[in-house]
Amino acid sequence: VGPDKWADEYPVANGPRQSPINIVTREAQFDPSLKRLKLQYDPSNAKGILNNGHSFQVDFVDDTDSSTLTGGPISGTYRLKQFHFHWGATDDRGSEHTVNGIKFPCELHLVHWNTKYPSFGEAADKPDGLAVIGIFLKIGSANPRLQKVLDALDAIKTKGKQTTFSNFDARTLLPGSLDYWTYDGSLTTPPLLESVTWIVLREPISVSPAQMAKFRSLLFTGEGEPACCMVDNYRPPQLLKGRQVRASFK
Ligand code: 1SD
Ligand code: ZN
Repeated sequence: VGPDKWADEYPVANGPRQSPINIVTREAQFDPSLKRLKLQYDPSNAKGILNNGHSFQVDFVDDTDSSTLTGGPISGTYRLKQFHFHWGATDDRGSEHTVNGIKFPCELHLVHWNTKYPSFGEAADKPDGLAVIGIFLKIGSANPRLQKVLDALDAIKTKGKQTTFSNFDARTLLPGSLDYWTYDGSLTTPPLLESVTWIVLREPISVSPAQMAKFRSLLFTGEGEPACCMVDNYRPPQLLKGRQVRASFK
């Protein structure tokens, strides 16, 4: 079932703080009290890579404060749990957030959980439980920082497949500027929990057409099932419902 049917099973799909949203840059308010984002990631925490049937994710060991997000709009310390992507069948769509109605071909999500709770699972349904950094990918030159991730995809082509993925510095995926927009939102996939402080970076990173083709070679389907390419795994923008989007920059 697709996003338009999620509300049947998950009523919160029509809730007050759903994600993603269209960011209207003129409506975002510069907030001078917003702090600089501080990311401290330990490459040795990378653990594995998994085709979860709607995307693929790189998972991190999160039993200590060795890979953390602090500062920005959040208080306290959030630990990196995993990162994953959303993308389109063609370059004219694929991102979850949009900027002034503009869609990007791909969006990276770095998922963190608030260590005031004992685990990711406990944090995932709390209003301040999660912080996700969203980074747009735009078509341009090949991005060498993505290559190690993309080279691992052949080994996890079908749903449920996983393999080890170690020694990866997720910080290398960030753009030069950490300017961001932030708002209170939700997971963009079921159970759509309204627990995410979204931090969407203004500056995209680059990806080449050949690299995008590699994303699209993954399958939604399991081994032995009729193959169905993993594309258009994004939720479209949801209603703002009076929420304020704040900008860390003028
Ligand atoms: O789609 C992801 C989902 O795979 C899972 O990672 C969840 C957090 O556990 O987050 C959503 S999303 O809101 O980061 N797209
Ligand atoms: Zn996501």
